[in-house]
Amino acid sequence: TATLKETLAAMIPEQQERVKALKKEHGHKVIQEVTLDQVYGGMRGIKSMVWEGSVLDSEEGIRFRGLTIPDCQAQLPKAPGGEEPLPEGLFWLLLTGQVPSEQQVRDLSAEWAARADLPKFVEELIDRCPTTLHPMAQFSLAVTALEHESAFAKAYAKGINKKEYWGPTFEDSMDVIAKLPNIAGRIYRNIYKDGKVAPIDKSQDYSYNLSNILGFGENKDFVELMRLYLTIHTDHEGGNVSAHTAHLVGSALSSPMLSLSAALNGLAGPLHGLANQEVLRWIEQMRDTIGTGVSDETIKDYLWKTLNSGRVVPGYGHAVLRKTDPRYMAQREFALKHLPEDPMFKLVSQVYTIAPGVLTEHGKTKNPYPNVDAHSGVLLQYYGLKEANYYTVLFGVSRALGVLPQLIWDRALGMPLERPKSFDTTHWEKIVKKL
Ligand code: FAM
Repeated sequence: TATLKETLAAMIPEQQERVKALKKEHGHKVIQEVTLDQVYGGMRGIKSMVWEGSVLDSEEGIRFRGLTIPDCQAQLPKAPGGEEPLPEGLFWLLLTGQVPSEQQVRDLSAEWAARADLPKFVEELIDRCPTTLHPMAQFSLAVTALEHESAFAKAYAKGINKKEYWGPTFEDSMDVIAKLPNIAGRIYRNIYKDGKVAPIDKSQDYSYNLSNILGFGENKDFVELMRLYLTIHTDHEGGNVSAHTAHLVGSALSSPMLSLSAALNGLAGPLHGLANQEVLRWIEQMRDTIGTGVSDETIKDYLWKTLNSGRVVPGYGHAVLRKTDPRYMAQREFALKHLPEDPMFKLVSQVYTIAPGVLTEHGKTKNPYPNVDAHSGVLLQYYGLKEANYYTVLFGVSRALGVLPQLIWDRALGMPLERPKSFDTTHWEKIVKKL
């Protein structure tokens, strides 16, 4: 069967022609008008990026190459005896638009396991971080340090032809993804455990190996959770902070390592990926303040207390979504299957029935429904991974599988340096007054 690189290589010329023809025929067409509100409003809704892996519909949620999360759960290959899709399969899908065969996914698991070792100096770098340095900062530091191994940077320095950029970008992406379980696991073991890191089992899949390094390899349900978690957190089209950052930094021909670590720094913000840490803390504080098995009224009061103190309700709202996030629903279904009686899950479920009403009454957010981060922490804590400030690292491992396929395509399609136009407010005043 064809390897991932062979499959991709065969697709590139056709896609290059497709884009060339599209630009030639329609390149001059006006797509939309942009308002000053959008300029001052975080560029919300401005259609200005190409992202092949996924498209986000405000009502329906994410589709990966046209497939919904339930489609992926049905169609992507599973581990032997497993029920959840393997993130290896989603990576293949994002990169090629094709559902891989079981053998292709097994081969990809083996390839990642074979590339998993870290350079000694990166291990030492992680080991020397104070345990008080946030895990996301350690994560980004370690990924930046992998730059030392970058095939792309080395090839560029030697004068590689532009047409060949995608090859070393692919190799770097495969390498960096393969090394993430060792980086993420090492950070976890250093900060919270005994610093001992289990070796990669070359006969196992990516999620098993990550779970095992963390210390949860024996727990089949946790491993299944990781497979689902790493699948659904990968990609959420191009404009979110982490995806956009990877693309922007990559457009300067920075290596996949530098592009990914920049993306991780964005993911580490509380309005983006760090929300999963904030949610668990918020739920725990709620439980400690009001207890479990409380009335809806008590939860309502607690939500108002959060809002009236000028804070956001973490895990609720979204820049694009206007309905409950299907990534939330996938995790909720996992919980209903595996931990229906867990008091923290019950609390999360109760909040889910009340928060949309409160947020609607509050009247600020455009989307009062939960996003992906409203649920992930409660699943992890159930299995004993209780260290909330670690959670965004797992999001970051998954996000690498989403943003790097696009970077490979950016290079294959020769996407240029990204460089939008800005003005100071004086200029904007002049521009809009003339309209
Ligand atoms: N609780 C309280 N207020 C909220 C809110 C929430 N959950 N979500 C939005 N708002 C407020 C928001 O702060 C803004 O207030 P101001 O007018 O005072 O600035 C107003 O509602 C309008 O915001 P919006 O247009 O609905 O949302 P944005 O597109 O500006 O922002 C989010 C989107 C995600 C940053 C925002 O909903 C939020 O802060 N949510 C809580 C944090 C969170 O869960 N982030 C994770 C998002 C997740 F999907 C991810 O990236 N991993």
